[in-house]
Amino acid sequence: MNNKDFILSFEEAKRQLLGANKIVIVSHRSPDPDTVGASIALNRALTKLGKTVTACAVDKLADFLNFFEEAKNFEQELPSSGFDLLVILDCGSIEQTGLQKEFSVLKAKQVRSISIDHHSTNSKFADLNIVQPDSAATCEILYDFLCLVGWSIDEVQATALLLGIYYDTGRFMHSNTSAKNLQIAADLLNLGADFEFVVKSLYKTKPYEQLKLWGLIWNRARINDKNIVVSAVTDDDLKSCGAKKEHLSGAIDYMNSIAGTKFCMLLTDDQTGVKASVRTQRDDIDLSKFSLIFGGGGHKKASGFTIPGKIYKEIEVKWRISV
Ligand SMILES: [Mn+2]
Repeated sequence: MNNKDFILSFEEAKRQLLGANKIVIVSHRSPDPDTVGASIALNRALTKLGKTVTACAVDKLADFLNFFEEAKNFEQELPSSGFDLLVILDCGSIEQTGLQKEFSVLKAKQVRSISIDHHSTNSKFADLNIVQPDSAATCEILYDFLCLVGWSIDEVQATALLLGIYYDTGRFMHSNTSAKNLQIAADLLNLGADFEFVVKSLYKTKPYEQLKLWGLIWNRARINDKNIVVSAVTDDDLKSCGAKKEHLSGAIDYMNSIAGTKFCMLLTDDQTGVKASVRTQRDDIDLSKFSLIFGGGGHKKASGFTIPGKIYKEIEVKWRISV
């Protein structure tokens, strides 16, 4: 989409949002701070306009997000009826919402949908698709949207948007960090964003169980003959550490810091099989294409996919007698 198309799609989204009364905002499975931050910012904008808003994510939100009133009211199921517009945030495909069945029913009932997203592999599944792969975060697109349509950003919205941008840029360390999103971050601070909360909750508060789990991941990491760092965590490992799924978040960035390797892969148990998350620091590797081969998607330097099966530990025992 070029700039003109963007402005047109923003205006079309504004028109549809203003025309609707009851709006449902959907975040992706394993909701991260970007999909939740964007939901909170849009939720507040629409509530201020007198709309009835329901926020929805199939999986539970991380506890720290309860800092936001809106996060406490997330539903884990779509309301069965009674709404006229669906907004899906930060989802490259409808599968990422975990609501594909419900979505096809709604499509048949001609409930309109808007998708706002930044994944380059976005499948354009909605009626109106605002997809900007150049943006580091959906929260970055949402900031542009709120500015363009002239809806004010309060302190809570500023904090929520900054949370998403800070998270998706890996605290402004990933390659998607740009002059533009640093400028947006500065603007959000001027609007009253609570930077201390963002930094503290994303990077300075780690439960003991999480560090135990990360220790297990490092301990198990191997560099294979293709120069790829691989580690795996099963649901049983989570249990043995007393950790939760959400505690995996961020671990892979440390795997990706091992010097001289091509990319890294973290395998975890998932409801539908084995989930693989991949990251690279290299410019000559496109991991979105790599993940697409296995039916997944994402960005050039960060992507993922799920394949059927289960992870099993293979213990290789070698004996040697030395004299
Ligand atoms: Mn995102």
